[in-house]
Amino acid sequence: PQTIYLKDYTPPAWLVDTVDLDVSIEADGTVVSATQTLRRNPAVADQPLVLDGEELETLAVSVDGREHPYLASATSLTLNDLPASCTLRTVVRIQPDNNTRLSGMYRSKDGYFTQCEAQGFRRITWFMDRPDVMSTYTVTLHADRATFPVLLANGNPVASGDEANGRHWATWADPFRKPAYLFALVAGKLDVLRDTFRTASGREVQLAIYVEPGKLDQCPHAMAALKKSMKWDEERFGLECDLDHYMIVAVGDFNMGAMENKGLNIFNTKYVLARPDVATDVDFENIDRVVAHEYFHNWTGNRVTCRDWFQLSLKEGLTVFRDQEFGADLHNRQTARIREVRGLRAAQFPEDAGPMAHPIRPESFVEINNFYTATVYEKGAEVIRMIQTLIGRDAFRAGMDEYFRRHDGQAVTCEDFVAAMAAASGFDFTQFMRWYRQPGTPRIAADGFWDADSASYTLTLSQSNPRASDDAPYLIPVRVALFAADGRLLPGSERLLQLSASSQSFVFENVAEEPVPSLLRDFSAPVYLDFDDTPEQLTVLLAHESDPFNAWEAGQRLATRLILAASTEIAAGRTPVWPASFVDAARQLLQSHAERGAAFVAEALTLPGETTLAELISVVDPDALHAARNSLSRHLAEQLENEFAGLYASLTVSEAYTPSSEHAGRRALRNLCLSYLVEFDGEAVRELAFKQFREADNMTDQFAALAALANINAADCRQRDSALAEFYARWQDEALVVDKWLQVQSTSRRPDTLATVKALTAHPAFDLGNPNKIYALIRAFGANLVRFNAADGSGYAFMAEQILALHDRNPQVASRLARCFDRWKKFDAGRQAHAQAALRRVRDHQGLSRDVLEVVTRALG
Ligand code: B3K
Ligand code: ZN
Repeated sequence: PQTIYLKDYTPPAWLVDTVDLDVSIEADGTVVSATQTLRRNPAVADQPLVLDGEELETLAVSVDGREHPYLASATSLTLNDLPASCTLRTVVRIQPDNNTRLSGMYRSKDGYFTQCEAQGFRRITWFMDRPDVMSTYTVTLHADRATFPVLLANGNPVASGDEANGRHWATWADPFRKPAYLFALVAGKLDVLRDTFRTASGREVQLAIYVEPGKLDQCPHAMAALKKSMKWDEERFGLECDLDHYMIVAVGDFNMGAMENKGLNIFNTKYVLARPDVATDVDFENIDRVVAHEYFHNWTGNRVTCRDWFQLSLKEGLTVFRDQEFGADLHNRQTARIREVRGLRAAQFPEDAGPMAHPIRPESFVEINNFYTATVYEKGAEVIRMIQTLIGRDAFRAGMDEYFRRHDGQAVTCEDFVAAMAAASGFDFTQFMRWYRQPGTPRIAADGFWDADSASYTLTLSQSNPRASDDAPYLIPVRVALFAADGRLLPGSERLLQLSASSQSFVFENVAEEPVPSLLRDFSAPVYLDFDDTPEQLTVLLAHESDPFNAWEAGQRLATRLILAASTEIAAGRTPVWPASFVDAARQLLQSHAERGAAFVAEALTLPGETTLAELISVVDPDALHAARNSLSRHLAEQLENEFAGLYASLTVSEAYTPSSEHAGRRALRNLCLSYLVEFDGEAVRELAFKQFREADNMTDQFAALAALANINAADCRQRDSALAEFYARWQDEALVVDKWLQVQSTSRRPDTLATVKALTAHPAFDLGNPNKIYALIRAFGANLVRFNAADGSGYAFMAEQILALHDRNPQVASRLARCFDRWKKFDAGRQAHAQAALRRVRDHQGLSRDVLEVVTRALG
């Protein structure tokens, strides 16, 4: 397959001013007539018109009303000898009922839906399917009225009516120029929740959420989230909704989370539907974030879009940063930041160290869909956050204003964004651009020296990034503060350092005692920090650091060292010993939940995950690592049994369920206590968990109890079996809850998990046509470090089979499964041999999809 390079970018030879689509949904397929008004791009030398297409049956082609010769291949349509401006009409038939890739137009249970980003529009009609071709669209849909009563497209409803044979039609016009990837249409039988929003300037926007019939009672949270996002974007960034109609449509079959099509967002049901008995606190918060994310794209992505797909982080990194900030303002800023970093370390750091590592702006790709990654999204958001950290919040806002002033209505590059920030702030970002160009997670090594005579403290920071193509230094914002041994913040010691050299020293004056340095506060840069802080210093920070992120981080560093050391002990056949100081620190945290917040304490007592820990080891023994982490959990459970039991009893939320951060925090801590208590696995705790499972009036508590039971290792556990059976029996008609049921089994630490997962692939609840089911059962299993990486290679062989079963049917989802192999080289020779064999089996498969081929080739390379 062909590799596409950023350096080869050239502007389009033709521009498309208007697109008129007539889409007729019929029994033997959907007929799409497209009329485009074209003109040569004056900035580019004359070239023939080359349009993209995929799986199109071409019925007619005409130019200015007359037949015109054309050259058609499977993926392109070429027209020569065109006048400088002309009207092109093409008629094609497509088969959305057979479209299993869920890219382009496809059938799902309640109707027809589309997904065009990145290159799905070419599966609907012949078009220059690239984001720098922006046009205004008018769309007319025709379909059977009884089966598809709802007909939607981007923009405003213009007219509608009935036609022969029980059919009807509707025309929509989108007044804003947009790239084809933001096109959408929906035809289906759907219920709708309506509302309105009055913008700051007084315009009324009609809001609508369309869902599967019968699900209206699961929409109000998403609607509230939409209105909060609209208000927040006005207040924080002065950005008003430009539309008269803003619609969200939820569909159960969707490759990813949601899509920001102009005025007609299409969402995975997972990020719309919620009711206290079916959705957890985390689900509610995710819905807030995703609804906001897609809404925020209306400015960052739609009004200003990407010149080419290499610039994806221009819209995604920025929009993730915006949804993070929204989430932090709406819920709990401290724990929001902690969770962002936890996610970054669990997914992005491994990606950046593995075969798919790429800069936030990649320089080449085979299949663009493989680059909707944690790097482009989450590391991209960290890069935007660093810009704000370096220039300050006000200058950042001024930079955003400048960006829209310069580029509204344009398709631009990451440089354009940074240039607007530079213009507004006067800051020189030349060196900073390295963050856009290099893959890999930089490391900062820190060394501190306190000089009693001069009462000064010298902090020396050195940076490196072995994955980068050269060793030029990054510009890295490093927030620091110094603390006294008794936990006092040393006055005047809070600083934002700009590390710009390979090694640099920073001097703090008037430091009368040996300080405890707190580095990278609020995680001011996405880097690894190597610093030999002592357990005593970390304990001081855990108890006293006023930056909640670094207080949490101190606890994580303590736990990390203990678990990694224990893992070595266990691998050598010895029993780990745990210091009393760690237990004491944990006890203090539990006792301080009222002052520090239950949500924070729950985060602080959640041990670092196995995937994150594995990145810190050169040859991973997953069994030893797993045993070490469990052993520390178990030790805490034993030592703090009274505390856990006491808090479990006292933290109940007696008020009616709301997903507020205060209540969610209490539930999180209480359920964490339960998960520690279950480490004992006696009849009493089994009963305790089972009672919670049965009596819970909300999914958060019910699911937490189920997860605790599902993790019990004993071969026979009556309560576990009953809970799993009852849960399925009760929720089998709620697809999203069934996903939870699958996932709680595929992520279980039980030794028989692979056998369970295999059996579940044959369960009626599982469906290879539904991405959510695959993610819940198969991909989640791939993230189960100890079970996926079983020494006998059984996990790898299973995954290879699943990839091959899926690659043709849905390459995008299959390719995501292939990413489970990213870290195969971190394990011992025996495991590597099994993984390599599995990867080769996939790679050598005849007719393997391009998406999967790119991932496995890089993995094997
Ligand atoms: N922009 C879409 C992602 C499209 C993925 C295409 N493979 C969702 C989002 O980031 O908002
Ligand atoms: Zn996005």
